[in-house]
Amino acid sequence: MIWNTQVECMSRNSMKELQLERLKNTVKVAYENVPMYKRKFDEIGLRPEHIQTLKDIEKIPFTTKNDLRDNYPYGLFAAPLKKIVRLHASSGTTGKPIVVGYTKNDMENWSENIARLVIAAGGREDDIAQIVFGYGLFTGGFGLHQGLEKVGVTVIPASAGQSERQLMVMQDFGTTILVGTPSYVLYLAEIADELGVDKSKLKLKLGLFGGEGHTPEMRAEIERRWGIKATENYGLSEIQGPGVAGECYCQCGMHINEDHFYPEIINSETGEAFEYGNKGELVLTTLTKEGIPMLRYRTKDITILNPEKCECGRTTVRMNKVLGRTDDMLIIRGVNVFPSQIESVLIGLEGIGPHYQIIVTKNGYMDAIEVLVELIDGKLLEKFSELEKLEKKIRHELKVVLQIDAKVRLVEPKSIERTTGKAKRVIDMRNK
Ligand code: DLL
Repeated sequence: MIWNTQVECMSRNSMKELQLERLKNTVKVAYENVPMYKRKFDEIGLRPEHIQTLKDIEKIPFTTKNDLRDNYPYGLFAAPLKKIVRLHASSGTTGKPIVVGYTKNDMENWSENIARLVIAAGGREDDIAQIVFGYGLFTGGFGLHQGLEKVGVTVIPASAGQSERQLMVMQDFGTTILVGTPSYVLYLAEIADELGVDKSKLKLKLGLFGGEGHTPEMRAEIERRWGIKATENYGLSEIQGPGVAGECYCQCGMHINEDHFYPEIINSETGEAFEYGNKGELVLTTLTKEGIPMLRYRTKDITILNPEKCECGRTTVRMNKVLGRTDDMLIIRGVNVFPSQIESVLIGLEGIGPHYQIIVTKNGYMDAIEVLVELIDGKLLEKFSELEKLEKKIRHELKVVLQIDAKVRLVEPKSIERTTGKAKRVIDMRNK
């Protein structure tokens, strides 16, 4: 089933025409209403009427998270505050958060985009969805909520945390769809096992996961532990929140809602735009946003775009799993390391749970990396020879994948801190 066949299955040419018309309008609105855009355009002699083709988008300077920080809180709003009906914020890595605002139309489009991904993943009117994303300034909870309701799904706004209660609700209310971050959903599985919940008696069938990446191995683990089909969706506060893209039941890439967001892939070092099929940084331009139009926003997320028609019938461009971020990519002794590479190694190994933490330090001038890995069975810690064997094995496998030597420390089950939101996998102490 397809929620909006007219758009989701549109011919590529019609989509491009629609995008161009909307792009021209967005550029004009941004130029006329947001001083930062006017300044950036004027500095290089660019005028909205210079944008006559989709390719012309490359003339527009990039927007970055710093632009949002520098214009905190409302400086980039193109609509007056009286037209803004919702505010959200995303915590920045330092200091103040970034603030985003939505008009009534933005809210309508947001629900529409979520409705598309819910249906694409296999959610239906008779489903009961338990949202374990945080509600609040984070876009996850409220974002998914409104789109699920639009489809007619019964929504349980459980929010994150209170894990035992989540499990009670799941059993008693007959939850069929779990909606949250993959790491929290995996943690919930652990608690369910601890409490002796018979997961085979649950009605769960589907997961809508996002807000952070997870490897194919982690997805398989979640599917196995809950007995569900796990789909992924993508988004970011600066652009909309969830609903920028979502996977269909084929699980072969996330369909981008291209009538609302124009995607590009660039070389993150040079800023040069790449053809489809190349790996690079995702850059998004909003095509309908009234609250905060974003022109060429650098997401820092690394992915590949695929324009092939999907077997589900949708023609929208798909983005592959996010392979990492340009800014969480660790450079260890000159080698690029993504936490996801480490995760794939660990999850494939026997005796190892899905929880880990990467600690990066400096030893003199040398970077050092240590991976804390949680054991499934704490008794192993008493058997020194077995422990040593396992540590060696992990170290070896990590070396094969990462091409660098990482220290491995096996730790007791449940000793790595759990979160109800996004997992903190990396502790980089090099600059401290
Ligand atoms: O995480 C929005 C969201 C909520 C998306 C719920 C999906 C579901 P922010 O807090 O602004 O917004 O964080 C955005 O999270 O740039 C990515 O780095 C990361 N991210 C989001 N979804 C995925 C995903 C929300 N499916 C940042 N895979 C983005 C990998 C993801 N990373």
